[in-house]
Amino acid sequence: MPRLLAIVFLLSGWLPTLASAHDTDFAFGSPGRAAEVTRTIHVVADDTMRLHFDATDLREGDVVRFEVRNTGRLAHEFGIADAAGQREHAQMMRQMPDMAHDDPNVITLKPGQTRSLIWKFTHMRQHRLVFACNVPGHYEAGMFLRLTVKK
Ligand SMILES: [Cu+2]
Repeated sequence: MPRLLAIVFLLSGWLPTLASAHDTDFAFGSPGRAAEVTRTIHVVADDTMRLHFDATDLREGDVVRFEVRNTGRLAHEFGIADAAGQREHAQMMRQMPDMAHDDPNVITLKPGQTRSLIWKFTHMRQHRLVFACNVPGHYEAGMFLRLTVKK
């Protein structure tokens, strides 16, 4: 019983820490709300394993609605992170490929689906971003785009 209590104690202490680190502490901006959007960028994800952006001139201060359309027959992802964040997410996807993740910086798109992700490029500590699909094998096939946000 004491061991069980210790585990419960550990979990209750840990989970909020992990959750808050995930939700708010991004070096590359933060999730935004519809009312804050300053511009829209359209992205097409397809089975050629590319993310096609209709604009790539990001500036600090932009609040962007990324409207992402999956025109392929495979599921794809659209995630915003820095290089370290994408590596971390890729590793998680490999370990738990069927997990439905709800990270605020990643959306998953079924074939034919269009979804939006709003991101605030504010309070940035990291301006070098990587947009990527981390469905296993897709990043490796070139499904990413590196962009630097202008200060
Ligand atoms: Cu993909």
